[in-house]
Amino acid sequence: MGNGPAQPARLCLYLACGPHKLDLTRPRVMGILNVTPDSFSDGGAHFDRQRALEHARQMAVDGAEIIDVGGESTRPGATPVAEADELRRVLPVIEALAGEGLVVSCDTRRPAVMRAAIAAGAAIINDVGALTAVGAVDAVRQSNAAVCLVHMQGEPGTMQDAPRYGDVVRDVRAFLAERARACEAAGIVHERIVVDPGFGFGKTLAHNLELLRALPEIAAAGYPVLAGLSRKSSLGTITGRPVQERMPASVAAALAAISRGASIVRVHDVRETVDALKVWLAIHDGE
Ligand code: 7PJ
Repeated sequence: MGNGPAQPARLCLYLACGPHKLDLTRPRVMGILNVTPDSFSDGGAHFDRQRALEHARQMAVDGAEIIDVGGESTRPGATPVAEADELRRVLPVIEALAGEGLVVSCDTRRPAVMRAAIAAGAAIINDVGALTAVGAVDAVRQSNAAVCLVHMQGEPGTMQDAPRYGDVVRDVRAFLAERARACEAAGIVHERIVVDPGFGFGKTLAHNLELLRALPEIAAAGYPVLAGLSRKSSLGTITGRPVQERMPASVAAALAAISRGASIVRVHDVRETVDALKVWLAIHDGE
């Protein structure tokens, strides 16, 4: 990243996240756990929570190394939720799963939620705002949690209206480099930082494809790369499939991201993705 003389990038072979050291010499799968009311049936808060926990445990059994708990939908066009509601949704789930020894990340843009999530046991803060909110860097710095810095153009409500870039790869790389530098300057060490080009966050299909092709350049900066393409609308555009029929497309996209240097893929379909990665690894290891 950056345009200066090439410094050999220091590659991290593990991610320091809370009490855990996540080995990144192998690709890892992050399972998505949405605890928004629309993501599970409307059977009441307790029912939703039990279902969420069971789903998370199944994803762990299926091979997810990280469970990403989110209480605010950042999908294009989603309406924001109140902070109190976000906290009420995610904290009990984070506490329960972290208490079972799982590596839990919290998908949030709010510093207050970050602090509470870390106190409840979250080992990773996954922020589509890349810690740009006032107080967000501090919230992470004062802990030993890792952070995933995601690139987003605009705001979830309107980001897909007319995304535009001069050079999407250059812009995303520069942004991630700047945010990683800001984190390191604040005392969040390299080993605690993951970067993510933010597929679908203010990007057209063409932008997403360009970024996916350029993933090796993004990874060359030396921070582990996380890629989230699971069930996203670009895959719907390519295949013509509705969201509930995008599993095969998502598995293909996850494999493509891993082949281009991503260390972690964020997915809904853990079991299928893990199987695909096993095949990819068996081939790769023999080379
Ligand atoms: C991403 C995310 C992503 C990271 C969402 C969705 C939208 N976090 N949270 N990367 N996407 N790090 O899953 O469709 O791509 S929410």
